[in-house]
Amino acid sequence: MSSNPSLTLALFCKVVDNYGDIGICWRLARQLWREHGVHVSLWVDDLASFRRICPEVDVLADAQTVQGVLVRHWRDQEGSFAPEEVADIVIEFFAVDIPPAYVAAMAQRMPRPVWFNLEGLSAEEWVEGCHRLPSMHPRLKLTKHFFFPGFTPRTGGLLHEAGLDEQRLAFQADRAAMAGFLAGFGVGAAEMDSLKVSLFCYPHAPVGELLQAWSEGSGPVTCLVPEGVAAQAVGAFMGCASPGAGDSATRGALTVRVLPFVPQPDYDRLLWACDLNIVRGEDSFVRAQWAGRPFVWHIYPQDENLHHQKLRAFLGRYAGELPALARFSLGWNGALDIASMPAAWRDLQAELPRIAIRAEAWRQEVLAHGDLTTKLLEFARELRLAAQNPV
Ligand code: TRH
Repeated sequence: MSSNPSLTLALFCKVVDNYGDIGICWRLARQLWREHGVHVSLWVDDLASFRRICPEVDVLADAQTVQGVLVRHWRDQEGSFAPEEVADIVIEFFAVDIPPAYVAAMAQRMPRPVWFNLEGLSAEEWVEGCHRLPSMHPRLKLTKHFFFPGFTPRTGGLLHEAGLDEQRLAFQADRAAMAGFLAGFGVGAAEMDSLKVSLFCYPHAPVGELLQAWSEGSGPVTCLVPEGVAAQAVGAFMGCASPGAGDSATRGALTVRVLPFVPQPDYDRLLWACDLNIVRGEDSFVRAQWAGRPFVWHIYPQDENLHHQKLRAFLGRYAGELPALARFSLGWNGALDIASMPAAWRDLQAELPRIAIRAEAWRQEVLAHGDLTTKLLEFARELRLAAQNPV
């Protein structure tokens, strides 16, 4: 584990919305410590959101060690920092503003830290041109570098822990383990034989239409949806205003079960156990790719439908040979009018075996470029060496 025994790293995370920001930062922090022996301080402003994906977090603690990571409650932009308190590597996630006193201490520290802005994931081509670009501080003697996750060799790759595939394959090969796991959510033996779909999306997805298509379809479907997700459509299906964890209803061919929000590792297991995963944002989208199962992506919405461009860029790489998946995905995201949801669903379902083959090939293709954490540390090492030996 300890390939970097004394390396320190500070990761600054602001929870802008939902769980993706802290979800990604927490994965990165954990992996840096577990697999690379880096001493990580994770500064996060919203411990309550953090606690939902990692129940060990104490929401009242200013500083706590969780699974080897020092978690600091980032309360405000105040505070004073000495140069000795600055880490070897400093990461701002999604261009957050690091406290000014910390930045000032970075400029005084010798050697100066490596400073990264870890950006959001996109399959667009411009990402390759911006990955690793430097940006000089306007006043201080500091340079920040952009680090872009991505799907191609000339990007920073994706977060992927060592041993993940082995764990997943063992789980997926063990039907009893999967049945036992899903039984915890009330899924019975008969539902194990149905098409199991996990559903995680934003409120504007056409969930009502899809639930109707499933309930009127010919084959049995079990839909597992976390509490609070698509609450209106799920409530309408169940005939109650605010469905809670543990609630379920069956109509026609469809059973819907409302799940509690589970810790991150269990969410992975849920993806591994389902036959189709509807995911959203960034982190669940990536985890669905590692599950090796078909998935549909509900992308985080942006102004002026910028997200449609990002969605098309991804589908261009992933779904070139999968017309039903491409059409369904565009429709699910409002980028195409799905004239008939039952027909779109029938087409998608018929394509599922081919999508499953693509899912496996894609996983291998993307992983061949290396994982994000390793690439990030390699880049940091390069920058540290260059600083020691200026040309
Ligand atoms: O929660 P999100 O909508 O987060 C979003 C995106 O990251 C988006 O790109 C970003 O700009 C925005 O936040 C601010 O979706 P995402 O990215 O899938 O993150 C969800 C996290 O929650 C992920 O780490 C998985 C985790 N999770 C659990 O741990 N348990 C659960 O039961 C569920 C449903 C999710």
